[in-house]
Amino acid sequence: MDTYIEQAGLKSILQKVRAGERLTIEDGRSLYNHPNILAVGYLANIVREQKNGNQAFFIYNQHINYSNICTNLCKFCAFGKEKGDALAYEMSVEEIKAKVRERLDEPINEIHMVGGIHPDLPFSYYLDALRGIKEVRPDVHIQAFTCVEIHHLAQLAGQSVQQTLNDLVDAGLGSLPGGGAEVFSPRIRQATCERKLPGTGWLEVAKIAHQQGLRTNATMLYGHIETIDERLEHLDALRRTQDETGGFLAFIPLAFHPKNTQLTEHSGTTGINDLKNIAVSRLMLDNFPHIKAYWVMIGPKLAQVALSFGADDMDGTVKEEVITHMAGAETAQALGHKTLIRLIQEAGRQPVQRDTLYNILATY
Ligand code: V47
Repeated sequence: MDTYIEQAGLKSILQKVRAGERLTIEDGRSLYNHPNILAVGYLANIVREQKNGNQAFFIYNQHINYSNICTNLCKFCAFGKEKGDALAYEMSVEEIKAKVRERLDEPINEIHMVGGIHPDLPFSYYLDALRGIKEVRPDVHIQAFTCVEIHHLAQLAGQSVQQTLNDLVDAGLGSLPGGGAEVFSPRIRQATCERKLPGTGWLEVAKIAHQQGLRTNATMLYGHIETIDERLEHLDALRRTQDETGGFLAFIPLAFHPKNTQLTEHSGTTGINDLKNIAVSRLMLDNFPHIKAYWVMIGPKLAQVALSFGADDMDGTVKEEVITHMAGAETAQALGHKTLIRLIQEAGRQPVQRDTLYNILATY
């Protein structure tokens, strides 16, 4: 295999990967532009196995999108709606509790809860939502509110991000999901989501969360108008932040779905683009413990293949995913844990059921 990698012109990167040396932006550019996905995937698989051996993680989780009413109205998003729009909705705390109650017979470990930037829900709603979930399901880990939502909640409460996070943690918050990062480049934000918290603000909230001992994830929305260099700048900013704090758990590349968005002239991503993003992020983010292949966005079959191209986590059972499905995702709304186990086993990996913080709950 080494000869194959050398013939592909990737010998110096192979040597760095074997030695655990950091790759440069220039290396990242060569990898993104490389036509041989097998060679790039092979390199990513070395790092994947150095960090996680043969294990492939999944979680028993539930998604709750409490409201899609949003003042940001990003061009790539089909989920966010203006108040009054026919498709706009918002759940009461009682409705959120009912969603949790509906699935009490399932061994759910994590509730993933995000929404839009709502113009007038009070801060107390978010605290009550967390407390309500904990009332119904006391042991569940709540991974909720992106860095963008946290920044909004701090403004709403008229207090610091630190104090806001303290209040949310007291009410039941366990960690933050990785959404809202999009692509940090000011050019991309100006063109696609000008009202959203800038990339620097997103990173600042993540840092504050990490300093308070909260773990968070990070994402990158790729496959629209971003360039390869803008992707690499995004990865580099995450890598530098992780050097400072060590608080990120997983990176999740998110494949852009164009349907019902304001960017419908773009077609969806291809399998090779999806695998490249997983492989290059595994190689560049040498200080991130985990890379997720989010099956909702790339499909369970490609997510299975991605387990040999850098990814070590398939996310989870999910159920009732709304954000990607409003943008045309044709994947299922949920996967049973037996299906996840089978997908992982047939990929030649060991299925590991985890909790949010990657404590092992069961191996198969
Ligand atoms: O923040 C919006 C993105 C994110 C579209 O942390 C879109 O473990 C594709 O962040 N096509 C929400 N993506 C999802 C998310 C997530 C999912 C799973 C696990 C975790 C985690 C995080 O989806 C949004 C935005 O970046 N998004 N519109 C679209 N049309």
